[in-house]
Amino acid sequence: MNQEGLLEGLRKTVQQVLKAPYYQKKLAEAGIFYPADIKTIEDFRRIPLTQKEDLRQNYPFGLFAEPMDKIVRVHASSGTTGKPTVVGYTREDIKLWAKIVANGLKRIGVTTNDVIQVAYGYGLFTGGMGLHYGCERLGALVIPISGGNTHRQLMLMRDFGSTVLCCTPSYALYLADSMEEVGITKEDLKLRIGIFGAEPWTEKMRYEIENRLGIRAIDIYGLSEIMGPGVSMECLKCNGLHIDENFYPEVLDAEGNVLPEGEPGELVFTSLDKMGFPVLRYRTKDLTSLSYGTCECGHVGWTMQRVSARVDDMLIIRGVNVFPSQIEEAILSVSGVEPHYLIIVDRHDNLDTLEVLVELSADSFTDEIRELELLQANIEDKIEEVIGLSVKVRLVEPKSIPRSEGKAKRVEDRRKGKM
Ligand code: DLL
Repeated sequence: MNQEGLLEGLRKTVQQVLKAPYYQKKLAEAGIFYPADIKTIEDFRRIPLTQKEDLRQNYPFGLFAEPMDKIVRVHASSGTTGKPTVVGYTREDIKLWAKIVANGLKRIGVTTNDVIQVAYGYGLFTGGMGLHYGCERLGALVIPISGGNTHRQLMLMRDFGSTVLCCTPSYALYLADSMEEVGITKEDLKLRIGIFGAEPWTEKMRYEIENRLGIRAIDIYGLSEIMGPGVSMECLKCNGLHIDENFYPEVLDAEGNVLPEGEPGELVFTSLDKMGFPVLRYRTKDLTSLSYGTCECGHVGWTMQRVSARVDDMLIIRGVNVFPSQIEEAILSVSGVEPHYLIIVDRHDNLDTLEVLVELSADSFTDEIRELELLQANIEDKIEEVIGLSVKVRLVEPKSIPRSEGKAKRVEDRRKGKM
């Protein structure tokens, strides 16, 4: 999209959001009264950022930009506290979303011959229905199985000949674990591609999933406030996630300044063609960096690196900033353990403590205390090397850390109330 096309899209969204009195006031404070006030990208950058709190204050439907009789669907994302954030879609928005997801699927070679098992949750979460509509739009066969009921998932995956699996990466690993229990091997399945997202994951996890399920594992990103899954998605080159041209991305530093290409910071999105719930400069809280260019797959435009963490995921332990993804990388660099772990942060005598429960793999599960001690010390060293803090690792039995059918829970912060 050229600069004029982009500015036109930005003005369209300004016009649309100005229908909500809340935004009228907010934009007026920044000296923006009409779409025509946005003549350049610099003008656009004067627009104040939008955040989850703005949605909360207008709960549930206060920021919808079309009358309720034009809204055909709502989704909501549950935060850790308080009310969910609610988003609305017109019929056209739903069509656009389906097209965006279908384009992403096409780019990775999914066709009308594929059988797609959608194991993201169906409901207020955007994962299930977002993928579902995209798959139908493409013309593939969809199995709307939703999350959970793992043994049945595997049985149907084999019996229906599913070729594509859509779920969170942690659930994909759980499915791989469970295959042994039900006596299904990857050779019994026709799976060839997995479309995994909704939570951060790493290259090591990709490697593990690809090997255990015998598939290509593709990263898909999105958030309900912007649309849902499909805002960006990898192609088969896996050099970052291509952002759909309906969304204009920026990456900002902690003070809100726009960062140049390649520099990591907080991802911010503006929708360019969404009517029911348009958003201007929405802070995702996700950390990544951007680049603009042409990929060998044919995509021209913005590409983001995989989201390594969320701004608010960051733990401050004894004054040191620690991201769960750093601990995960360290754990996965050691063989003999599984990518299932739980980080427990606590406070004793005013001192933060960090303990990490790490699951042993079935092969390395042994009674040899000496061996286990060595493995434990090895993981402790690896984590300390990365985060610069001492840590206590506790090895636990295979399959003892609770699995999730949706987004995995990796951190338990027990310091609350002990501050
Ligand atoms: O998780 C939408 C989605 C569904 C994306 C299915 C991909 C697949 P929310 O529940 O609103 O929407 O959560 C959005 O999840 O801000 C990120 O922090 C995180 N997230 C989503 N995809 C990825 C990803 C859906 N591929 C929040 N990598 C976002 C890392 C992700 N984090």
